[in-house]
Amino acid sequence: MARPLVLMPGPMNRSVPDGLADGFEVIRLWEADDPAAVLEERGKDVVAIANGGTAIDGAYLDRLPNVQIVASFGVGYDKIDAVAAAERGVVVTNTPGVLDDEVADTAMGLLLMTARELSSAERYLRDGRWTERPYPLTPATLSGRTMGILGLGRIGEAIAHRAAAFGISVAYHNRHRKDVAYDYYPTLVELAAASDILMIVIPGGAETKHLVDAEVLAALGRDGILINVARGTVVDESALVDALKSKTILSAGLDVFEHEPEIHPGLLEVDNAVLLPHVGSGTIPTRDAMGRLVVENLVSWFDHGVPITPVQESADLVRKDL
Ligand code: 8YV
Repeated sequence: MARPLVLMPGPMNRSVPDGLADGFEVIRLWEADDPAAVLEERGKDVVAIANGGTAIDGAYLDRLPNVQIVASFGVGYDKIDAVAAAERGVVVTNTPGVLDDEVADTAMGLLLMTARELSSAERYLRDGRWTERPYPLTPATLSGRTMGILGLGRIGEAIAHRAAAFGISVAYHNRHRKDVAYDYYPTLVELAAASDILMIVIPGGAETKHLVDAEVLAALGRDGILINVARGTVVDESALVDALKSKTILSAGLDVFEHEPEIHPGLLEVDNAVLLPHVGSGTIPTRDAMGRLVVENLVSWFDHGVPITPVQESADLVRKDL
């Protein structure tokens, strides 16, 4: 029997091609001299997409009339139009769960770096300035403060557990209140006003675009620290640059950016921002686990007709040709 043909639009963690090698045929599209010609010739035979970071919308899927599943690497799938996929009967899967602890660790590390100016302090030592005088005392301390979590999902809860160990109280804003012990705020502005630290863990996409705007930053206030480990699009970056320059907030720690890997020039100018190159889940074991889950979703779909971790928009889809 012919092996299912998988389209891989761009390079992925090695665990994906390794895991697909035996049971699947894979088109490595980014290596093709003429990708459009490859799609023209073989597009109708493609039954699955293994996707790293390529944007996939309805028009993309229409070039692959027999595609059944898009197995996406990462928990966030804002680059994939999952509604357009569902309308075409195409299942989308992501990789939730396996990266929660890693991203939560990064979030706490970034918070410490930002509040205690750790990267700036290290640069101070390396520049030989410690011999002149000690590094200045930092204004922010963490213990006893309140962290407002925007998006209390699995990663948000992992961050909340860590925050508790730091003596930080937790509050949150979601669209709906959850059955948890943390204080719930029905609006983001109210959450920001009640928080010393605003921790963004909400998914990206049109619905959350620029949710953190000038009004939210003003509510966070001049002792406030903004941390974003979710998607850059959630923050209005121009408003954030203004807030950092005018000291409307104290500082920001960002692992994600609206046009990454391009960085808003204003963010590079200010010294009260710590900027990381989207390393939230970036360890070899965690990225391997994410890749294995991509493969397991494809295997489960073609062997048993069910995905393991479908996204919400695909929850009702089942394989029709079994
Ligand atoms: C990865 C992420 O950096 O899972 C996500 O949504 O943002 C990160 O874990 C990304 O998926 C890598 O391509």
